[in-house]
Amino acid sequence: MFHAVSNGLRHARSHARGVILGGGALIAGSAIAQAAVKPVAQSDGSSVQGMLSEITGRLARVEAALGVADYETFKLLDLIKSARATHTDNLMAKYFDFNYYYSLPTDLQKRLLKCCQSGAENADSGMGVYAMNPDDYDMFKPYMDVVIRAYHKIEGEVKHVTNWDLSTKADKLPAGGKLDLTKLGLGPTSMRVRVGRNLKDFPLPGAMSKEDRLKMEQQMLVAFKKLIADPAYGGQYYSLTPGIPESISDETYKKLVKDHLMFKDMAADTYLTSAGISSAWPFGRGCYVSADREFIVWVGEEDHLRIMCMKKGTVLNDVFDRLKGACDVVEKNSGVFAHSPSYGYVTSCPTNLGTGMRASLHLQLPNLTADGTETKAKAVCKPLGLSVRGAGGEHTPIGSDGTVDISPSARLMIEEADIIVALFEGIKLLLSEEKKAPARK
Ligand code: CIR
Repeated sequence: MFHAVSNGLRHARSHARGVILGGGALIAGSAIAQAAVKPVAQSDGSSVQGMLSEITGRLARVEAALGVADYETFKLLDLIKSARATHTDNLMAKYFDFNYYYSLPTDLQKRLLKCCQSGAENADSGMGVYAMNPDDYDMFKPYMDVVIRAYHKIEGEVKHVTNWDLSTKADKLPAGGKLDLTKLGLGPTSMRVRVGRNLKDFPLPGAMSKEDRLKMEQQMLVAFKKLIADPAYGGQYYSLTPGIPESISDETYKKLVKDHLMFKDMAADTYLTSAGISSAWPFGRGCYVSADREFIVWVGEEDHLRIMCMKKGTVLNDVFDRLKGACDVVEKNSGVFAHSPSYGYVTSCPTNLGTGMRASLHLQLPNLTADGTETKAKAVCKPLGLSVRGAGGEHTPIGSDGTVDISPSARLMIEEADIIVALFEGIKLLLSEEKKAPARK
């Protein structure tokens, strides 16, 4: 059965960090002078860009020496340069535009650098950016847009359209509008849909104070009380905040984590910690769990809210529709979700922008995984726009029976309704590839 915990790429790579913190140490003492004359690697290799970057770097050092730029700023800029040279996959560093940065007033320079801090301090980041305020993506659009388009592989203007209405996809749906997995030959299947959401009236988690966190949790309780009173949901809110009526014991928290209903202390995640997202733990953290345990809302993880619906069943519409209904209850009672005219729902991490949605199901692919790895399944899934994970989430091994977790890869510039259709259509094609593959012995 599905569990709620499904954290991203980020948990697997903290080991490489020391290298970069070592690189950052270059700024100490006489190494500053060496760093100042070192040529800077440029993504386009152009010498004019290189010279400009060199000049801006030197200017930063002069400013630092004169005491008009602070040490923290200087250190972060230096780390970004090191990361760019050593980790070409780090999108934050790859596209950091020093000319754009220096064109901003000082307060905005600081704001932008805060968004880049995680990727600067963790050079092995694949993304490296976390927004700190709901309007950061639009405020820093000249830079953010480049990073977002690179990650989401979007050419041209990003203009996300939000649309949950499956009836607008009638031409792509089977007669009756139901995405029924039994029609694909599947029995009861673990299905899960989650979205990341943030309330527009609060800073994003990386910039939240303890007071912000406490206030937001209280605001969320208004929606949770509505859900608890509704027989379709019922259940309970479990808070990690000490001293409130909803507070739980450490023992209960551990049990919720063990049951995969609640997230772990994020302090172990260096990417989130560098971004400030793990700060003030455990204040303002908690989770709402419905009576049937098939609907969960995390409060205070990477996004203000991770709202998820899971079920072992055969009709994809069931989890999709329930999630939409519950999102509406939350938004009506606890505050409007942050939404950008270009980027759709605003999430801390640019990788989740747009729908913030991940819709997945567990599928047995014994033939495509006959060698015990997901390599072949991944190769088949990629052109179908599907991602493959182990059934326990990202970076978990595939089941011995060949069970994998399949989801459409796109989050941005795709409508919510299209994600669900893409999952159904993708599974159909994948199952026919599974049939064609040599049978597992
Ligand atoms: C990175 O840049 O690699 C980390 N900040 C994680 C990026 C993937 N996003 C995620 O897990 N939400």
